[in-house]
Amino acid sequence: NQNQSSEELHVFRSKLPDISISNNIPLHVYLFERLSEFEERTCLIAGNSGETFTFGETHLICQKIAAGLAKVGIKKGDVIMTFLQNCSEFVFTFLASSMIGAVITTANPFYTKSEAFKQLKASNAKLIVTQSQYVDKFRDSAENDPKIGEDFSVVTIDDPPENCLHFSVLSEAKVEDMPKGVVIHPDDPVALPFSSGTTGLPKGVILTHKSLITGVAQLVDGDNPNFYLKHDDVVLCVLPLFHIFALNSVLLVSLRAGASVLLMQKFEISALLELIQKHRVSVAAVVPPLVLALAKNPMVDSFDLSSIRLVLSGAAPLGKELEEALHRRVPQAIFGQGYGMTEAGPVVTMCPAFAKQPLSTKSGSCGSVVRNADLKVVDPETGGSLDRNQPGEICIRGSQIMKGYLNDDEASARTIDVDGWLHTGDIGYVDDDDEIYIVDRVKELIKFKGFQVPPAELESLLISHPEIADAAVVPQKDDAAGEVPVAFVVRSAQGFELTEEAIKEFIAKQVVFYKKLHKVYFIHAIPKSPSGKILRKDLRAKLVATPQ
Ligand code: 4UW
Repeated sequence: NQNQSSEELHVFRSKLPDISISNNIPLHVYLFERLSEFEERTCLIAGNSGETFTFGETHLICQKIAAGLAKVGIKKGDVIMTFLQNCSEFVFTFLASSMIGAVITTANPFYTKSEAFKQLKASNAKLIVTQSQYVDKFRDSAENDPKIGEDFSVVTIDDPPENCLHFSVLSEAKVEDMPKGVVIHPDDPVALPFSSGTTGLPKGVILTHKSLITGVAQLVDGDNPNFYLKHDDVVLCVLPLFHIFALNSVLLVSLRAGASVLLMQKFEISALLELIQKHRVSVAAVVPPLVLALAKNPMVDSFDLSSIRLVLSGAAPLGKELEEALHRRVPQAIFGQGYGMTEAGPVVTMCPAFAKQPLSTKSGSCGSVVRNADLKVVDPETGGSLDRNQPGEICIRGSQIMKGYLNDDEASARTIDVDGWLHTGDIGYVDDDDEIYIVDRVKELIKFKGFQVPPAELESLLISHPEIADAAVVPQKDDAAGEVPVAFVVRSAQGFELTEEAIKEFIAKQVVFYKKLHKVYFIHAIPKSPSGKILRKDLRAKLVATPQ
């Protein structure tokens, strides 16, 4: 096509030079490549118990668990689900699974029974590693549900309930019994987090050994790493490891760089402050609601946070005022954002002020594109690439991006085009200094405190209600959460008495806390395009016009 070839393709690259990345080896081999240097150093600190594991111990435990997984019948390509809060067993299971060529699907332990079952079925997991308090979520309720002990096994890290195994079955296996001769290809999957992407229901995101190695290397490898971690760094892991931000940019990067990871089971402000002080946390990975808590809570002033040298925020937009408010409390720290997406493997842009030889950045920017990758900004109408300072859809290309969605070629093809560009569904622009700003989203996804809320999931629950004829869910701006899901509902003829409270309750009992509806607006018809697509923009505009 004459037109296309004469059109200039604007591709943005990192200011940091490309590096060579050893992404043709298995992930665990790459992560432990420098084990002999790090052996005696602290790898993991369990925040609640104070228990620590050196790199050497961590590696050994993982090998035993790899043998244990094989003993309970897990083979190459099988899927294991972690249904855990942050804990050392999560880390061990993830790495052990890599060692035998298995795949980890990470799930949120606060999921309801139906959410948990959906991911279990979609991923076809053979084994679940969880805590005893969550096991009931996997007891079958429907005729065709898979059954514990028959279709899959459950291992608990504490006292096992009926039909479940204790974690020691895995951890007390013998290293010598590790399966031999397992050949792992760089394009084999290693992780299967779930994400709704730009549209629809949550889907399994296939991340290969090559994608995750590339994603880690882009941050911490090379003579001048973009995200420079020192050996004596203590990296805070309070964000959930089931989400790609903490998994990649807290855990995996620290393992590779030889820094210690402080695991916190859940966010609780006083415990967090105490742990930061006690363990001299130097690197804090945060999301905007956590920044809000740290910036506003008066308790912060009674703790010594002088060890923090770096604060990385991401997963949702961070306001300038908020960033400045926290900066006043930890003035010695460098602040910056990263911008990522599960499907992108995951980092798209990273603050270059975190580099070993730091570059200056502006507040409000999400940093610059990671090295060894291409970024372009496309006009959502024409698909043509845009030059600097013109907002459009951000696209990213490189070996780090996902292989595709599990069992969904159509969604994969919609997201990754034939030239290898992953379309993020985010609207942003690149400024004159190569800094990237996210200004809007064209995709359906709603983010509550950085957590994914897929509207399609709530819509399908809503229309399953006999008194609801049609429904649409859109984000509404919220100071504390960033965005909250709100619904537009068309009542059916029999549903004239259906109330907002009844609808909220109907949803609340089926979903994890952050997917709860915050408001229901009754409407006569959902605005749709001729092809039947919900006109979300029109509904969002209605919200702006509606007084709260
Ligand atoms: N500003 C505005 C941001 C930002 C943002 C993300 O749940 P997912 O799929 O994935 C994430 C991953 C975040 C992440 C991973 C690794 C990393 O180093 C890092 O740096 C801090 C962040 O959130 O949701 C993806 C969607 O979340 C929004 C955006 O819409 C994106 O497509 N998002 N980061 N800094 N929005």
